[in-house]
Amino acid sequence: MAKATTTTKAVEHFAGVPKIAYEGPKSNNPLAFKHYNASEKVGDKTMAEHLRFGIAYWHSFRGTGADPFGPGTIVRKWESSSKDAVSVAKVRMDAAFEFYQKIGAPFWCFHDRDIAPEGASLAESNKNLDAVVAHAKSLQQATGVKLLWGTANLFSNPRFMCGASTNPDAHVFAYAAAQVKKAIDVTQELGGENYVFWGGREGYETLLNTNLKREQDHLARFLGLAVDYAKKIGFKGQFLIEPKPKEPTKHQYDFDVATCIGFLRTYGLHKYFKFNIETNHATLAGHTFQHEIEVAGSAGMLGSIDANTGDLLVGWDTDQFSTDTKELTLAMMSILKYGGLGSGGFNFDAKLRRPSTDLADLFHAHIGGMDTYAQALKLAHRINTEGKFSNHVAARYATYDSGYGKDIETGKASFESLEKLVLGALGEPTLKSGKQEYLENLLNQELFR
Ligand code: XLS
Ligand code: NI
Ligand code: NI
Repeated sequence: MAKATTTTKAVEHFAGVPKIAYEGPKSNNPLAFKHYNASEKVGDKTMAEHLRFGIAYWHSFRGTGADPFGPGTIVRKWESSSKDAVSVAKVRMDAAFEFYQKIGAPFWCFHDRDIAPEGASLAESNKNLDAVVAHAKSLQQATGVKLLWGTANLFSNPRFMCGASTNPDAHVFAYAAAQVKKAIDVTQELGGENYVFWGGREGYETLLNTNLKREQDHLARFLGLAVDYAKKIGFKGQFLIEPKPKEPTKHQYDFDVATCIGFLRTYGLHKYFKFNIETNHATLAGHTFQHEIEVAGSAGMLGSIDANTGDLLVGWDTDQFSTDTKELTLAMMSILKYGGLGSGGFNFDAKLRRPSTDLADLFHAHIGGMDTYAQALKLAHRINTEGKFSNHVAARYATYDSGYGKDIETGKASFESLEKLVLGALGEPTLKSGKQEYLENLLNQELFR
């Protein structure tokens, strides 16, 4: 039984840590921002409006540092605040909201099972969830922190070992549907601005036991049912697909943005979804972060970002905090070009390294991530405004702006008309340099000038 009130508001979980302030690039204070100045304008919006930072509950408040070779190392006091799991969940949530306020993040994100313990039945799980969601709602009201997105964990429980909506057993499909229905309900209850579908175990290990066509049909049916349900209850949040090529399964159906666009269009679902792009998932798919942003942006489907990074030398989702100014500046150049993230934001889907066991490490990690994004935003805005790269790109395609080039783009040219031109006055094209090395040097100059 969940008790109604179990939290002690007076407890300061991050005692001694003040609200993190902006002190500028010259500050030596490790608990201060060097670049992220929430109210500072970059173009026509403030940094806070551009970046809409979110904190990932699962990593920052459920992560223990456990890995396949050993148990957790990160021990938090609030985890032993009570013997009752729902009561602990509420105190943990108090700590989380204290952190959101101190770090100055306007948003948070969660999976249903991150915030409330799973019960012995779906009914009991829903009851636990309701108790904690009521608590979250009051904390949101008290602090002004908002929900960027909610989602359902359809991958941890053993029942999902062969997938959720792509499970060969219709019973598991039904269970997943019931769970997502509830997750959309609570996301709506908390005013969530988006709802995320990451594939979890929607993929396969071997084709010896897999009907790939039926599994893809089932995944599409599942997403379609979610669209129907959202319409029915008037959920206004944006649905987001989060692609990932592998891990936990060998082959995931939502491999990358391009694969998902093809999938959504095949099943007529593309109008209802945008993308939540995760840096580490992009690189696992053999792409750059900026590539995935460009593919989504050019399709008008750029939704939100899961901000993290992998390790070039390690081939899995290490979910680290990024301090790579160059990579993030390139990403921000594309994001600004496509007009920003709309209802999305930058959610730190990133975790502390196993030996980072201090409470202060959680602040250092997020300060670094927020500062690097802020610096990247400033640089990208300046670079885009000065237009050195965009002018170069525009000039490179100038032959399509008029004459026969324009006819090609507007559908007025044919193979015959083009053949006539080449056999006549046009003749052989001259070679035009791509200028890659010049542009790479220019980028370095722009970053460090
Ligand atoms: C896992 C994903 C997950 C999603 C939410 O790799 O990044 O954390 O963001 O289910
Ligand atoms: Ni993610
Ligand atoms: Ni991930």
